Amino acid sequence: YDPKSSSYVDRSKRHSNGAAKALLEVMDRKKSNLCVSVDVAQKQSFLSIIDTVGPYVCLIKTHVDIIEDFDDQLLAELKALSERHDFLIFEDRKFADIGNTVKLQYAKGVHKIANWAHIVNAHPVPGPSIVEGLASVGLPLGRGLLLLAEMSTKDNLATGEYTTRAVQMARQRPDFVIGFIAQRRMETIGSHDTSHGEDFLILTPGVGLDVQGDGMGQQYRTPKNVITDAGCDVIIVGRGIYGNGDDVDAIRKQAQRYQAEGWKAYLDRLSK
Ligand code: 6AU
Repeated sequence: YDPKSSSYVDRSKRHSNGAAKALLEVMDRKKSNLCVSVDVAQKQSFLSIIDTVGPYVCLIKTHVDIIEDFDDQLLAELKALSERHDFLIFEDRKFADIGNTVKLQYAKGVHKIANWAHIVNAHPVPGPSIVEGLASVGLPLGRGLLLLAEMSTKDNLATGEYTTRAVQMARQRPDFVIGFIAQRRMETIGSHDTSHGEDFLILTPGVGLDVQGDGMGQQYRTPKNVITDAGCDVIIVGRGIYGNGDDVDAIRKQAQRYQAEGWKAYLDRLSK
């Protein structure tokens, strides 16, 4: 079994986690493997970008702690947009603490992330206890977790043995850990027998068509590099979509462009 040569819809049937299943199904339904990362500081701009790109994405990625005028109304509107445009929500919280602390950060505080984010991510650095802490909150709600097995930045430390250990952590909790933030497929890592039908979702940031970096360590690859060549599943695109100003038509065009490029790269992979 090789997830690279299987369709998103066939793969949805291999996942028992509700968030993983729902994401693969919406990708198939909307013909989109595009996740837009909305890293802006004003609520109005945040909601306007999401309303504009919503029809073209499978997933919206948030950093709610960036928003200066955050309130509960924003969450109600985000939820309404996710229902209207049919996408899932991924809060890019990058939890990185002991089990008890991440449990509180996930469920409580101003943001109450577990109430509205279908998917969150965590750094594996604390070891398996971080997954246990998050699962105690997220599993009963049908949520899914991604581990950061690799990063997109120049000279990052998430390589080699660290990446292998992250994959081993995920294998211990297949009910809750649905995949990775990574730059390539992870099933073959750690000499695991892939004939067991292991299937991880690989969501990949550091995607851009027009520039190669941002002058602050970010490194960009194209949808073809990421989906066709590296076999990843979802392209995460932020400034490539809204980085040239607030013009709604320009943002819509970029979202359509990345959706088309990402989907073509997926079809090319399947026909290989
Ligand atoms: O397309 P950009 O560069 O404007 O935005 C990339 C987004 C940012 C980062 O916080 C995030 O992707 N990201 C992550 C994630 C998703 O966890 C990991 C990583 O290695 N690199 C990265 O850029 O919101």
